[in-house]
Amino acid sequence: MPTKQAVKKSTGKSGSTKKFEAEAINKKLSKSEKLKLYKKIVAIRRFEERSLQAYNQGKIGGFLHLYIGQEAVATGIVSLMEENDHIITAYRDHGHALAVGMTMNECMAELYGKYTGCSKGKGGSMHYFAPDKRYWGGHGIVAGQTPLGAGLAFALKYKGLKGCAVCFLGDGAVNQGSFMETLNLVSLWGIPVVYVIENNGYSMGTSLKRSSAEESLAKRGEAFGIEWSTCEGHDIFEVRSAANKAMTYARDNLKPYILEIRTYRYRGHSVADANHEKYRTKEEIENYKKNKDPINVLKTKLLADKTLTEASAKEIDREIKAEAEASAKFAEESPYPPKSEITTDVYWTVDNDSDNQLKGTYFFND
Ligand SMILES: Cc1ncc(C[n+]2csc(CCOP(=O)(O)OP(=O)(O)O)c2C)c(N)n1
Ligand SMILES: [Mg+2]
Repeated sequence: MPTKQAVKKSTGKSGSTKKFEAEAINKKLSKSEKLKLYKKIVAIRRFEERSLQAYNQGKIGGFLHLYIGQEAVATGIVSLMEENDHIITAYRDHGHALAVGMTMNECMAELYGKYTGCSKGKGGSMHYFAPDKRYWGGHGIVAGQTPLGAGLAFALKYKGLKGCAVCFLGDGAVNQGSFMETLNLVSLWGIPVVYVIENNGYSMGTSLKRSSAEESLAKRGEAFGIEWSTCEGHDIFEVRSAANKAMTYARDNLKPYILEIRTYRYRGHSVADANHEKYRTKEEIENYKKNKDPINVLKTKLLADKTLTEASAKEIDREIKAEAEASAKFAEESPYPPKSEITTDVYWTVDNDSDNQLKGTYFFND
């Protein structure tokens, strides 16, 4: 079982470059693969900046929880997914969606409530889904996705498929009873689920210090006999290195794992949280942006190893901004869902007769 030392061992220091690039899982990346990671991180940032603009123009209603600052976490982990792996997350879900390959068009249209959106305009920001990419949302109830993540992983074991489910949750979700109940079961039953705690230091306006008795959240796994580790989330190579160990462990041993990733969100809890400089200082935000910005950290490394040049980075940024702009136009010009959509796809499985219904095995193929 990991001890306090394990926290230190697995924790990378910011600026301690090279170390993570040298690990096999990162060293094997070709230049084009590294470029792909860079483009993905930039795409998440630019997509969200454009969505914020649309929100401020009154084009988007409801919630909008931005992932800006945390991009390296979803991008790094999704880049490690194998053919049977699944992911699921909470409401701060745009980064994960773009990382699995959902298009800006279907994501932006969903924010606009349009029929061309990934959930036909009926889900909005918190309910992005792409089952074909093994991405199971997008959930608004804090920690509600944690038993569902266990279910995804249970299905893998039940079907005899080698893989894992990665379930993302926030530092606030760790204190929900449903998460602790789930930890007990996944350990007891040997379920290959990896819980990735995206610890951005705040649950809405409440800092970690004010909400959690122990600073190490992953360490709680010890109470259930679950392996755990921690790492920093601004350097995609560090994320990939830590997540690769966690996911490999879950797949190989049919056991759960908890990985706590320390990260930061630049914006308020949601765009409605206009006072986010009341519960944290401007300096704290600026300090992270200056020293740990996930785009800058990766860009510096890719400039150094000549994967990027200043000119190519500029061109990538220009292209991606244009793609985000085009997605806003696409969303604007798309139709709203017809009224008949109100009652479709709501409880699809239970509304559609099947053999599985008779057998009481709704969610399993056979
Ligand atoms: C069960 C439940 N309680 C309260 C809320 C209101 N709520 C929405 S987000 C949130 C904070 C969660 O913070 P965290 O888990 O750290 O995720 P982050 O927003 O930082 O990504 C709360 C309390 C909710 N959605 N569900
Ligand atoms: Mg949080």
